[in-house]
Amino acid sequence: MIKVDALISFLKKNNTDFYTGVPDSVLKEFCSILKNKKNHIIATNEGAAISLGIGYYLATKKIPCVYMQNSGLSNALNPLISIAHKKVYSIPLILVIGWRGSPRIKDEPQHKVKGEITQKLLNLLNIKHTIIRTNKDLNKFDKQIKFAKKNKTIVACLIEQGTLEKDIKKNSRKDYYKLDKEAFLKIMLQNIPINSKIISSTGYNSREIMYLVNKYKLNKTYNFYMVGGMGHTSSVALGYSLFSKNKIICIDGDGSLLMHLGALKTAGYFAKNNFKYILLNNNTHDSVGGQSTYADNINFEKLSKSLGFKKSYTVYNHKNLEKKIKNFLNIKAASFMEVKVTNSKIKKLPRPKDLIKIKKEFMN
Ligand SMILES: Cc1ncc(C[n+]2csc(CCOP(=O)(O)OP(=O)(O)O)c2C)c(N)n1
Repeated sequence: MIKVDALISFLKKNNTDFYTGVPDSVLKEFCSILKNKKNHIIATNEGAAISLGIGYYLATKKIPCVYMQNSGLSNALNPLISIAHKKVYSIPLILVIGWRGSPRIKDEPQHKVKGEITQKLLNLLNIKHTIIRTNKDLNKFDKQIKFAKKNKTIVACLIEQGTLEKDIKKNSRKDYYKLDKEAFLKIMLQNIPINSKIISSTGYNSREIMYLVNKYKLNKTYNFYMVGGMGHTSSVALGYSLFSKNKIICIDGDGSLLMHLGALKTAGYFAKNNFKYILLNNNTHDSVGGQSTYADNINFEKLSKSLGFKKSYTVYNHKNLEKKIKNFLNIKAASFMEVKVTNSKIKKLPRPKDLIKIKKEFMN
């Protein structure tokens, strides 16, 4: 185990004073300390974070720190390979990567493949890296950073679940809104029209829906849980809706929506009457530590209308909630609803495990 403070002062000693990235549960403690730093930007996706780091280097000649979960490495690949790589513009970067699915640690099915190929991917990209498990590993990483600075290359460290010492005090999650998320989801699930299907985002949304479906013994075959592919919920739902007679209800999170915001334009333009998009906006990346998404000032009603949705709504309290939900689900138009909700209050959420069974049931 290592203390996050030790990691941060190590980076500081290497003259790093700009941090950007996308939050990750493995790096929760690291993200939590960064919250109070001046030169820190939470990016909407990992490619954008790499690009912010590239811009920082161009302006300052200093090496930035870009952090992410290893699943986000795929989002980062384009600017890493086509801009920052030694054979292109040769831009030095320090990557701090949360290593879900490390072969040494038991993890969820969706993390296995990426966990196994993470080091191979870094090797393919010629990115020298260190697995950080103890303070001693920082010495090796230090040498690699010095090399990266001198040769203007990219360097990375991999951090597994449980490596960073926990600090419970620093991990408080703030509620921005009052409408209880569970209460909304319960009413919504109890009112879905027959022949509807639900596609829900990664993060807590899918797990909460799974919990409520079990708790109230609702029909399980409605649901396709996006256990990965953050940001792609609306595209999967759109693809399904265009080739199905079923009504499709897409349940997305604000972090997920913002990760690939452009997808909403495609949905707004192409969706038919059977497409219902619900944004559960808690203004946080709740499931990975409660870091802000900065979504609270966005006027989603206007935005979604301008992107082509025929009907757009905002809901933020219990007033006429059931009526509003029924109306939204039954209206004959591609429609968008922003629901301003609390963070999740449910303890011990289940996780989708048997993914092939879930897929088969959904497709039947
Ligand atoms: C590409 C990618 N980057 C980062 C993550 C880590 N991650 C999992 S859930 C999540 C936050 C999702 O935020 P939101 O959609 O608002 O849902 P909430 O956490 O609030 O339930 C993040 C960053 C991921 N799974 N995939």
